[in-house]
Amino acid sequence: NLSGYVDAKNHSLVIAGLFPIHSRTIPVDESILEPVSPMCEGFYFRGFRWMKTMIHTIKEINERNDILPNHTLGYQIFDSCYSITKAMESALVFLTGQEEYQPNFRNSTGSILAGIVGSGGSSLSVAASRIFGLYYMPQVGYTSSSSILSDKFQFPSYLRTIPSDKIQSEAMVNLIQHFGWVWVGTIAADDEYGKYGVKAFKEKMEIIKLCIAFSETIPKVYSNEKMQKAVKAVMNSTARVIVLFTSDIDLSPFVLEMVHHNITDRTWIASEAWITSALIAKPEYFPYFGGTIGFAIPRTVIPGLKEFLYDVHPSKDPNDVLTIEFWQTAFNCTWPNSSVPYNVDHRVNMTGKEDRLYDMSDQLCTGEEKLEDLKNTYLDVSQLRITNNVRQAVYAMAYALDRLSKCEEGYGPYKPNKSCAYIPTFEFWQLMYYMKEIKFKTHDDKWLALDENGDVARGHYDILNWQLDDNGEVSFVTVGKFKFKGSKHELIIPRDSPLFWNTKSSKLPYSVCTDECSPGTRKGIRQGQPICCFDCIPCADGYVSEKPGQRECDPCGEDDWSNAQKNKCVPKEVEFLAYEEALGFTLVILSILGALVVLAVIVVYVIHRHTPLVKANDRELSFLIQMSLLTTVLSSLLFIGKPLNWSCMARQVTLALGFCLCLSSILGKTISLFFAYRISISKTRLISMHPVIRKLIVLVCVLGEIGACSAYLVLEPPRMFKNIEPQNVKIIFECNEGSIEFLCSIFGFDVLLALLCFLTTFVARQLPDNYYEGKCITFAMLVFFIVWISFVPAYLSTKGKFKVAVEIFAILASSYGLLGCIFLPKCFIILLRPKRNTDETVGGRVPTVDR
Ligand code: TCR
Repeated sequence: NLSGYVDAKNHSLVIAGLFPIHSRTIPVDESILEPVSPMCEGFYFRGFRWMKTMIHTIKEINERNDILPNHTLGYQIFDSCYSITKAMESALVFLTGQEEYQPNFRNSTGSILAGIVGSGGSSLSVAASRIFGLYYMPQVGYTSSSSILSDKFQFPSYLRTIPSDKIQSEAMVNLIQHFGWVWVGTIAADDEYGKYGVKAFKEKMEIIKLCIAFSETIPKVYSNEKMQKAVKAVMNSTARVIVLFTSDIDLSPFVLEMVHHNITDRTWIASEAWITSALIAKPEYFPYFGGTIGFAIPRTVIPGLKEFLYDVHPSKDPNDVLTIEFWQTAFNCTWPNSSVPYNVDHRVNMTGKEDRLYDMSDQLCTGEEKLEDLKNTYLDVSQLRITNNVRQAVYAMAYALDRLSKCEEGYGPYKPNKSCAYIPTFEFWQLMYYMKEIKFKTHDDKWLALDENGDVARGHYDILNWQLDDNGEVSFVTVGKFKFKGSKHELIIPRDSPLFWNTKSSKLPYSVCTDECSPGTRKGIRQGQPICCFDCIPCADGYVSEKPGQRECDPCGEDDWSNAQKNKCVPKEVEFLAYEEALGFTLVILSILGALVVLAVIVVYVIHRHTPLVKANDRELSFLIQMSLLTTVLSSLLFIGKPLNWSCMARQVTLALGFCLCLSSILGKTISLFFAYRISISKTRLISMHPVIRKLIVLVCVLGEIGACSAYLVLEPPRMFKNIEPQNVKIIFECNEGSIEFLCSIFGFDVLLALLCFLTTFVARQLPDNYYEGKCITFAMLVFFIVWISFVPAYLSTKGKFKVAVEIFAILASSYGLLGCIFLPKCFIILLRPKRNTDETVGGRVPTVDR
């Protein structure tokens, strides 16, 4: 057992170093009642290298003339065995200068304690720092990264050359977001490092709405039960991406479990502590841990370090137990006559699996073993990351001491009268002042500055990816960077980075709880489950989701409707009675046909204008009737096609005027019939109707109607109207009738005229009439009524374009009715029975109406 190395000459400044040269303590035999300091085992080559680096750096500083020219730096190094107990013990020993259980090499008289570098893991630093903090003794950590150590209230004298894990957690979340993973498991070491790291990680994940699938801890002291819990979580979860926030020392047993359970096809996100660890990055673990991606402190080259590291041999100092142990462990032999026991693994065969890190050997070491042949982390200077932190920590201390020593009286920092502190007599808090201010340029031309919490204020992490190189070794390929400066940060992963993924297809792993919802559906919450687990629910009609993974379906605009897949809004179908469609086309034909028939009748009348039949019943009025029928028949064309403002206005008015003209002309005729009848029954020539009166009646009626129509158009004209009820699949183009009152009155007037016509002819129906004028008109009026009465219910019960079609039908039917009843029999006589169309016949019978 040993506590450390010492090299402190008289009056030199002593810096303590705490390194994990072993990875664990041997459990103390419980039968011993007396307290004893536990022994350590598991030689940790990396820690040994860190320690050597500290010695190397101190040597280098001592050789330099610009830093501390008049003082020598000494050191006292302790092995923390990666355990809190040992770290505390070392802290007390260093502070008190008292002998420990085993003789220390320290020659304490006269040396001045300056500060301490380190103590490895965060939990050790936390423990040691609580003691050092009491005295304000400067402590510079090189690898304790837990965010809790930023708390200057609890750890007032703690500074570090490694960034806080707050930044690494942020970086991990950024990485996860970059690769589109949403469902991630976490496994943490059961210490300050793992717990605070994962805590910050989880908080950041939550902020950007990503989910934690499970969250487990690896026990520090092996417990099968706890270990199995973590293993089960990994096995049973659907998460393919798992964050492992632990040091390599604590991770080793877990790795063995993964190998034992043959858990492959997982992508591990490594924390800085194990990303470049030789304990884990072994080719035999590659099938399980290949493709691991994680963050590392930037690598550097330290000039002269390699030579220094190689300059190690047990024969140089028989008391140098660490070197002897190093040699024994590295070459798997036993150094002759040494008191150092061969490194035996005291862990009870914990996992029940082949987990012996070191084998026993009876072979004696010869001293001829060649370091050059050795492949060992200690000698590997290709990954100097934490090692550089150790160097910078020593430098920080040295620079602070240097500045303190160069203080000029009267320009000093301390309160009354700007005094200075001096090397043999300074106090820790005085040195702390300089430590906090520290800012210097490192050997690789970078600035090292600490923020107000003593953390590295700016810098970057390398993003490493585990790949297999040509020699079958695991290589750490830099695939990107995470830069940070204060609270600003940036993740850079170039597109062409050669990423290796340990998935079946070697493609980017896919880690989700449930697959993203496709367009056309929305996320439905699953009660009591994380937000990354959801059901996909199809959108309702009229709602769409265009992008995958939408939380809500968006309603389509007024003019739009959802398509069948519900992934797009498409313009609503437009509905109106078009010329092109069958119905519209038929109606056009019917109305044109009607117009042609009317024209034909007009032609017949014009040709036979001098025959008695045409002359008999006022041919001007007949002509007006024909013209008006032409108007009504053609007015139906205005109803077809897309309604526009003008066509909406024109259609009702033309129709009303057409009918008005038609009916008033008929009325003109029937009134004369009516009077003729009255005369015929009273046998007196009482009143005779002057033909002008008939025309006056027509004029008055039409003028009245024109007045009403103009008022309608001016005051509340009908307008084109887009009927877009949101629940409608179609947009219906219609005419909004404006004022119903006006509409009713203009058509009511027509109805009134029709009634009058009917009544007058009905009364005069007995009148002997050569050409059955009266009867024809009665009949025509009946047809007219029947059509329009049946129109009302039909109109009210249809919708959209059929409503218009019904109206056109009514118009055409009534016009055809009038045409057929009034003019067809006459044309028949004119054309086919010309004999009946002579004066005698007219004159021979009762004198109908004159002219
Ligand atoms: N911080 C860890 C310990 C640790 C470590 C390492 C241990 C880090 N990096 C490399 C061994 C090797 C980062 C802690 O506990 O804070």
